Amino acid sequence: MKFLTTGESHGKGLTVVLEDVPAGIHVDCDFINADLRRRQGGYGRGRRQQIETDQIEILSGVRFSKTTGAPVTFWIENKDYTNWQEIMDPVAEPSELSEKKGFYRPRPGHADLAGYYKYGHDDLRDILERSSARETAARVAAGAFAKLFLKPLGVEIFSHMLSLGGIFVAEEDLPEHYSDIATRTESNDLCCAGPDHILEAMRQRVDEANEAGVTLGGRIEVVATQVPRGLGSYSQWNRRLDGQLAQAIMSIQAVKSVSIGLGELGERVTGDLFHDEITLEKQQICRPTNRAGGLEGGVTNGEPLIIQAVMKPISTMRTPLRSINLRTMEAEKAHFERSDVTAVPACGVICEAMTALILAQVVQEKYGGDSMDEVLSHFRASELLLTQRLDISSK
Ligand code: EPS
Repeated sequence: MKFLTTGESHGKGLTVVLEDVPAGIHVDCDFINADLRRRQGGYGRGRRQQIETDQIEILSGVRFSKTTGAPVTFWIENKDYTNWQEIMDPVAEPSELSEKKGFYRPRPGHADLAGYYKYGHDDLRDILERSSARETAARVAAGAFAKLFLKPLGVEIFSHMLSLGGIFVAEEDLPEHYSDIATRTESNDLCCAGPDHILEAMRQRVDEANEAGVTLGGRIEVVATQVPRGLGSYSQWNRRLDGQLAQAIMSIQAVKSVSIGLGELGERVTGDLFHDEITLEKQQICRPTNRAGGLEGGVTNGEPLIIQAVMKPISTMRTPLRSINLRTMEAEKAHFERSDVTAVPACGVICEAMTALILAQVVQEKYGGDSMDEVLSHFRASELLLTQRLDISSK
């Protein structure tokens, strides 16, 4: 399952085209739209989200709620386009207003200056429009679709926020079971499973940052459970699933670091505290810990996948940093239009989407299948084979 997104932040809308899609996936639009709604939420979001009500319209590849095997296209309208029509018109001549809305003072940390070096646009709006995180709405639609593909195999994916603006959730403050973390996360506007006093401190931090005209970053964790064993491969560098996940998640706007399992802790602890022993319990292979985060040698080992990502503070700030006006080459403050104080809670939903899309790809690579029935029967046959191979009575 491959996908491409198109669209600009203030253009008519976004599309996502998915190809290599098996026939027979049940397309639940409410499920996809619920993920789009989750992405729009979170304490610290800006005014843009009050304008948009992201929803998919299916343009191709689906009939009577089932995929046909043809490429699938979703359309998400940008409601804000009505306010930007003259500025973003694909064919009209530039107008006084579009000139006025042009900008020339690159924001440090945004794609503006690097994009200018690359494409040579005079008006940096041509860079902003596509590099904007608005594009992640299309990714979330694609990712929710990938979740629907993975669901019949038992795979579930959720995320939660671990830190925001330097306020951290302690590991011992998290509920013990994943299901409780997921439930608690759904119950608040920070997508965080931490205790109430931490959530309150985070909201206060957002309010202070808003007051000061600055932005906040943070850390999120994605968990995928019931992931089949043996996805990915160590046999070639680009088939390692940890590398594929890292690339996919690092490609999310403003994500600056990705780790798997204990990840960065590897520089501090000894091997005996970093790896997971292999034991036998009730004649079944067991891993008493999951420090590896479900991946060994770039291949899934049947434990939950655990990925963390750090999102930097958003680079568009009401209190801007120093910059240069590229028209006059004079020192000026960077451009500011409108911004979120933070989008870390939303980033979790986007990380889930990218995880689902990569998992869908490796599931297809392992099991093949042109229809959902074929995918599932190959999956079950593979699981059965593994169970037989591990059966103690056959040794
Ligand atoms: C973004 C700037 C803001 C964000 C946007 C990403 O948009 P606007 O300039 O319209 O206020 O809200 O994110 C979204 C629109 C979204 O849906 O996530 C940027 O420049 O990256």
